[in-house]
Amino acid sequence: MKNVAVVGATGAVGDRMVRLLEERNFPVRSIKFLASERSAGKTLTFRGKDHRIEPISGDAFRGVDIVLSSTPGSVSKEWSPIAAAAGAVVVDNSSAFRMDPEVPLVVPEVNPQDVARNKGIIANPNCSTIQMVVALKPLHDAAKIRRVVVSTYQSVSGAGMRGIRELESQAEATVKGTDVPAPAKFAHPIIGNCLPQIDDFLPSGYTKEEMKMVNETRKIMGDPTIDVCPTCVRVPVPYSHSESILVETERPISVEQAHALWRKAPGVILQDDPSRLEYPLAAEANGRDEVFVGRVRQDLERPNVLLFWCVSDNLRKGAATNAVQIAEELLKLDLVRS
Ligand code: NAP
Ligand code: 3JN
Repeated sequence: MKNVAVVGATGAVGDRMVRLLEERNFPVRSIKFLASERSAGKTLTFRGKDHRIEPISGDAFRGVDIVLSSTPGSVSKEWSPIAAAAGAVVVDNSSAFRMDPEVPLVVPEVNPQDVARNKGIIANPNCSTIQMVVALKPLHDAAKIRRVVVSTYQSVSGAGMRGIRELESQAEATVKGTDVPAPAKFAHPIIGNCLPQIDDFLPSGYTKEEMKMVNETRKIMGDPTIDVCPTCVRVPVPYSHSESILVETERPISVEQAHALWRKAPGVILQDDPSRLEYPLAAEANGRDEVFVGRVRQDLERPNVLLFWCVSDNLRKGAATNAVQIAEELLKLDLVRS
């Protein structure tokens, strides 16, 4: 049994973490919920019992064995090392430590072995990267991936509670025929739109979100030679991210071979029967923990190029489920103090 702290417990990801600890029957001896001063004093329920939310402080981590953190990067940067120094293993959802060579970046279906080299912090990857690498891993093992071209269709919940509320308020105004409230979280109205910008632009013309997909994919797959060409787009969908993926491999893979690989891949569900209009859908992936793949096609000219559609719940497998799976991996390997 472990003493657990959920940091950022009032957020979109934090909420899922709490529910997943309950659903997966995580061996919790004690639990505490931390967030900002804004939430201090409110309560959250865990296994039928109310717990007061505390503001983060150095003292709050005393005696805590496992920290699941989903706060903005600046908050993680300050507090995750403090929690680790207090003896906990921290699974951190932000980008603050992902590219630190000393910090493992883990997706349990791809590189579970990397948890063993943690020095107190393990980074949880970006949601768009997680679902893509779960789908790519069996193809890479079978035929070595050279290049990936990916376009994302990311739900507003990727931008947290404020993203969800912004779509809701703009949708409500549209239905009522009143003025659509001005955008705040997103650069433009999200209702009726697709925004080809997620996170800030870099001088290269790519966004930070796009570069996360490039760099994190190489680190998780342990292969710096994989080329990733991303375009990240925000769409007016509440939950689950969708991705159109083109993958070029060294050796050809047929559609049938890809189906067979995905049927036995951990964490993947194949939904690919066009005759029954069956393919992955964001609304159906919502609330699920798997990565769904379908619409599998070979390139019309090149036998070593496959195209497919990939969908997953960004708040669960893209964040909270992956983090709890990492914590479970730590317990399996007895890497957390008791
Ligand atoms: P969110 O809904 O905005 O929640 C943010 C959480 O952080 C809230 O609990 C908030 O507490 C807390 N927080 C903010 N400032 C704080 C401070 N100064 N001190 C202590 N706690 C503070 O965001 P989210 O979608 O859950 O995402 C949280 C993080 O997870 C992101 O920054 C990102 O790094 C990562 N992530 C998100 C996704 C996704 O799909 N959404 C996927 C992967 C990773 P209050 O309620 O008290 O303000
Ligand atoms: O926008 C999305 O769909 C996913 C966003 C994730 C996110 C949001 C704010 C800060 C991240 C992340 O996980 O990379 C971060 C961050 O930690 O940089």
